[in-house]
Amino acid sequence: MAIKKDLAKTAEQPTNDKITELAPEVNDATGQFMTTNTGLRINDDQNSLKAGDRGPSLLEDFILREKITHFDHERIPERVVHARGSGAHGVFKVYESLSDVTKAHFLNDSSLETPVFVRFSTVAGSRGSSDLARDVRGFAVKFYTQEGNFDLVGNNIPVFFIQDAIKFPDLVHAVKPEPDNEIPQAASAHDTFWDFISILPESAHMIMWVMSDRALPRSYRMMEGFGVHTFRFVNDQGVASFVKFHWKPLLGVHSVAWDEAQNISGKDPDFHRRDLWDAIDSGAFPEWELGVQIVPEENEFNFEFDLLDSTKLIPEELVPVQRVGKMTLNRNPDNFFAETEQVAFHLGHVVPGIDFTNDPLLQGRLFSYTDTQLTRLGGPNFQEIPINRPIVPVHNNQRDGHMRQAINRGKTSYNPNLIGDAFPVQAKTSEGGYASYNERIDARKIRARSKSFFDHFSQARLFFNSQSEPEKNHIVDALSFELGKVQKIAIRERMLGLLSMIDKNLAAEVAFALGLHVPQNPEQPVNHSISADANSADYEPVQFESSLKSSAALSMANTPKDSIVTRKIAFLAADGVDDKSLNTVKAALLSAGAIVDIIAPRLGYIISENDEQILADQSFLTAASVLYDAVYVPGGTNSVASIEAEADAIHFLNEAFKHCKAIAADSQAIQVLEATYFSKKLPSDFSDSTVLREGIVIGDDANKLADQFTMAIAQHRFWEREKPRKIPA
Ligand code: HDE
Repeated sequence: MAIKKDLAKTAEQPTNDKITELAPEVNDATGQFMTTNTGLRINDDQNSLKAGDRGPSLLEDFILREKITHFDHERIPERVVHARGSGAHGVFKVYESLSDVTKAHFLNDSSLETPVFVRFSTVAGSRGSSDLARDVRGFAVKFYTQEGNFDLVGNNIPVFFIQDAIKFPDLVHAVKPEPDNEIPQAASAHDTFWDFISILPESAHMIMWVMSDRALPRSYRMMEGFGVHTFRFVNDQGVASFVKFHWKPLLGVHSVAWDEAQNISGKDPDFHRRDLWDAIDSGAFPEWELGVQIVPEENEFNFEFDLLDSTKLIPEELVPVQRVGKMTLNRNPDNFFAETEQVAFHLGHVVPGIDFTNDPLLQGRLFSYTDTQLTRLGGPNFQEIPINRPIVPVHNNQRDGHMRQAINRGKTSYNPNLIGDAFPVQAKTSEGGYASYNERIDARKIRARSKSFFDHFSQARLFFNSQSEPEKNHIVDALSFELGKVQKIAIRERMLGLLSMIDKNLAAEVAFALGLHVPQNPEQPVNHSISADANSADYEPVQFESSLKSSAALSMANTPKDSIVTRKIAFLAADGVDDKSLNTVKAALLSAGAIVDIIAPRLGYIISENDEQILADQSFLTAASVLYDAVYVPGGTNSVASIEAEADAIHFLNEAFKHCKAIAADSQAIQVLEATYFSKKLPSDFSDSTVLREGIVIGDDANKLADQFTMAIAQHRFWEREKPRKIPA
């Protein structure tokens, strides 16, 4: 029997472009004739076959019928959740072997480059909805390893709304548009969602995250990813440890303001999709470090929470995140449908060395992901679609079904067999065969939840307490907005009761915005997580006083702010612009990795003070402040006069100020800033270029101005511009 002893070591190392480019189905029509699906060359693709040039079309026209029939069936059902998404190819490399904790081959060899495909998504909206909805973002990674595909199907938030998979259809029905009128699209700000949440205290921690700016990423490239559940690593001695997975973006974690998000949804609903595409297209490849938190098995019960409870995270102060490898996204898909739409992720796609825990949310997901593809991708052969195929050969006795691609040779499709010399044979663990972790289980069959899952508020409070003052204010505003959209007062009041269990000030601020009072003695939330027969007194919610008061990693205020790479800067200019300072500032920003767009009253060329032709990238009609990270107004008497007279330009600056962005102006252009609503904030003496106040830079030395402006843009936002609030930091 000739069997490869060690598949992992003998497989050819693939590169990420081989995943789809070498698939036989790749279709490049360059230089080719147009044909029907049977290969017949088409002579006329403009006119159907008719009885006379004004006569009826003929049924005989097989070319017309084939074309229209295919078109009629172009759509497949969108994903029931995470319908809206964007994907990219890339590679992953581990820094050093993790063989002490896992035998996963792709995590053991630092010379190995593993191809990946990543799909980012929102959860609630339909396929055509806006990227900027307030929502969780999906962060799903498929590693094409030499031991088969491993899928890390995570989110940009480390916890989840519910503890048990059986509640997932309820959660999704509550958040999706209401069933009578299909309103609202891609939004949680409506009655059914908050009705459900207000009686589901286990969602408290997740609600804090979703109401925070984490739910409004500036870019997919600037958000963290989390595996959420506790998984299990197993090494080649069979020793297991618990592991939480993290993705840390090298550009830092940044978000936009809620007002900005709503505006972006109108100006460019593809904002995140475009941002990811453009970054990869321009060679600014997005990067994340893979992080792991490892908990030895014997420490399972050392925490105040249960490691199997997906509404809890392990604070980084208790178990540090070790950065163990890097993922780089370096290639855009060739075809959205073939790759991004047809990719099928599943938690059950694992490799030896990675295993599951008994987290009841994880366990339910292990069923759902393959099941849902049967409807979405139309049958059991979806693994044969090029984007889903592993890079290693597939051999088993599964046969037939809709759209089967494989042509299996031989007579046998059963095991054991002797007619086919017993092939394909099972692999020993030493040959790469997957053996589930030998966990001892001694239990009764029972429908219940462990009491260790019943502290719902400690980590919600830890998250809130860890936020900076502006972040806390944004949470108050988000809750005030969402509950303000709720029609039923009883739901608002129940939510105030729930919020008061997390933080009294938070509840008071939201109550004030809603014109309500926080219930004095809020009812203990009724425990809906128990069976109809259970005695609720046995399941009183518990609250731990967390030993940790705050956790720095939970606040985006602590993210690195030292780069302006790929930040988009708007220059507002018109005829007569001072090209010297414009070019100096532009060159400095470009050399720091930023992108500069010249925005002018109309498209075409503007003529500078020195008769230089400068191409306008956008006009005030096509551009919008919310699509940029910062704005600069260069000098030049005529340009400044035109910009000052342009209502859209003043609006552009006002919005940039409102959204706390860096703003720079040449001293000659001060009159433009004086026409804005923030003119009172401008200092009287602006002879030298410095970051004056709250991210506004003014000066006549273009080099100095560019330096200060660069530092200000790297700060991302100057939230302190917003009105001060009562909430203590
Ligand atoms: Fe999913 N989820 N989910 N989910 N999920 C799907 O699978 C499900 C959960 C996540 O870009 C579906 O192929 C259940 C947590 C991502 O293609 C479906 C439960 C986390 C994506 C499904 C959860 C996720 C999905 C729909 C509760 C973060 C998009 C289409 C037990 C760790 C993947 C599909 C992509 C997609 C079920 C909860 C992440 C229906 C039953 C927790 C990133 O199978």
